[in-house]
Amino acid sequence: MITKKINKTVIQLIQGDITEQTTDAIVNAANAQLILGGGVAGAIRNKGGSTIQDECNHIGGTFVGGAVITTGGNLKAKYVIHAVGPQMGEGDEDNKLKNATINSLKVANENNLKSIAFPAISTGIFGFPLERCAGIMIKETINYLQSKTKLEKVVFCLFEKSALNIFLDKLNLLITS
Ligand code: AR6
Repeated sequence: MITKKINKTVIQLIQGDITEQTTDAIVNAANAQLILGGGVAGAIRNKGGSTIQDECNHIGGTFVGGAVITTGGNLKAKYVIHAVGPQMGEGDEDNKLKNATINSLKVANENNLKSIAFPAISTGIFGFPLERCAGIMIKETINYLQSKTKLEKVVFCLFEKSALNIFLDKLNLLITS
């Protein structure tokens, strides 16, 4: 586990399964229709139970770059924040990923949550390059944590060791510069 502090908030990088995280919220790599498909969403649906999709259906959908919150069903995390990342090739992808990251942090803060865990949004089924994702998500999180927030911990939970190393390189680069 790698830990860095920005003001009063800790940023942690870990390798693991996001559905096992005990943060107040975990972030789902969602689509704009809020239909839980494969990857992170599939794991959330399998472990969290059907209430999460029911709540998503009730919300109905959101824009690419947006984030909405549901309960966590049977997950360890009390909430799921569904962040809609871009699909590679649809255009304006970097901005959309930036917005998905910031909006997730805002939704967590607005709901008085203390901790949140992110996956590498858009880097699976949606085909966004991992290194570019790491650069954007880490930079926007550091920027966001410069202003006042109730968040005490932001975790990046990466499935693969190679992804963890890419996020670690970006964190080291952006924190020392
Ligand atoms: N824990 C942590 N990371 C994971 C896990 C896990 N359990 N499972 C996969 N990853 P993806 P996307 C990594 O495909 O690209 C779904 O159908 C994975 O290796 O989950 O944003 C949704 O419903 C990759 O690096 O999300 C949407 O339609 C990263 O998490 C669409 O896929 C994201 O992969 C979203 O695609």
